[in-house]
Amino acid sequence: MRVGIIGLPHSGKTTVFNAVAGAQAAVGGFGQPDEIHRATVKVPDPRLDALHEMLQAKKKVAAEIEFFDFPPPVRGAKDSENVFPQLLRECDGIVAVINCYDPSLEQTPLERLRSLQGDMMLADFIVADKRKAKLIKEAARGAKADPTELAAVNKAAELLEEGIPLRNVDFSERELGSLRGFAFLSLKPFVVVLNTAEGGPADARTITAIEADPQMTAHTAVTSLCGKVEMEVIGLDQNDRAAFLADFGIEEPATAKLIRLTYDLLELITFFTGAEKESHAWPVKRGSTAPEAAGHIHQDFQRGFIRAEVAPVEDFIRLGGMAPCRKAAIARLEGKEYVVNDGDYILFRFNI
Ligand SMILES: Nc1nc2c(ncn2[C@@H]2O[C@H](COP(=O)(O)OP(=O)(O)OP(=O)(O)O)[C@@H](O)[C@H]2O)c(=O)[nH]1
Ligand SMILES: [Mg+2]
Repeated sequence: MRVGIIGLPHSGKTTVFNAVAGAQAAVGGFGQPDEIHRATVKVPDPRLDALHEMLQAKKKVAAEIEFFDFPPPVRGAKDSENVFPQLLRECDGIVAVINCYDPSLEQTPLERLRSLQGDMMLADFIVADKRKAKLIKEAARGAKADPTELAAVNKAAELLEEGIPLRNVDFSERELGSLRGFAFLSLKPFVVVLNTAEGGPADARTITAIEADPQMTAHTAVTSLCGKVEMEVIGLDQNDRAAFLADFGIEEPATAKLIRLTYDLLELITFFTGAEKESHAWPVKRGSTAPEAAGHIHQDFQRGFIRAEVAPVEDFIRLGGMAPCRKAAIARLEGKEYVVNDGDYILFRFNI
């Protein structure tokens, strides 16, 4: 899963990226227009830590998300659809960083968020409009057109013109099927990060205004953090980190919350496997079946799937393994149709 960090110039994108990824990319507006930073980020999960501890496993493998730090949108780009790099279209979700630390900025945070949303919707509109023109031209030449696609693209273009992000729209499965290939930015799950000054949370009015914005109704979340403090935190070793956070009255790094929020918004849930060799947290799309989950471990596991033995990971940890879970009648045998729950510990039975 890939997440792209975007924002207006100097909003703190690279700072937030460094904090999330424990990376050390140069901050301070040295970002070259074509420079993109990339990092794989472990999703913090206390359940994995506890499982690891209980199993005394040799290796711990966390669920991961890939984060990208993009340069600011290129205003005055020749094609408005290229205001954002192509790679952003290949991301599964978008995190927008809004500068709330610099009081000298003229526009309000909401206005700046709207400007960014406007850039994304314009880029999407141009993609939809170009496709629409092409489909109409092809139809005029007598080519057999797919009526669903034209209708869906038309609808998308109209909504975008009205300033409605596509993620706000209840498209049918068929429409979504037609639209998916265009990788519309405004259709992707969207997290807004209010990047605040040191020692102060974002002011409540700003948060309320952004949450109440009609463009922020579906598949969106708002959170706030101080990128600068968070970046310093991540640079410290474990012991100093706790003391540093306590000084700021923070319980856990805000980046941990941001990563989990993003994970949720991507509709990912976690199942666990593991024994002495390794404890493992696996991300799967919500609604995945047991064989699909097995397929994340190995293609053969999916093909040869027979059954899954499942127990809530908390019980697995508390009782000390699958055998006691069986005894306590907590372990269940599930078949091909079983839909995986967040927090399942799973033993797969397969035949290969
Ligand atoms: N006081 C304060 N300064 C910050 C914060 N976040 C970022 N900055 C400063 O703002 C400047 C720009 O930060 P970057 O993280 O490079 O911003 P950016 O959005 O990546 O910038 P570009 O990629 O050039 O658009 C740096 O000098 C940072 O130290 C913050 O939370 N508080
Ligand atoms: Mg940057």
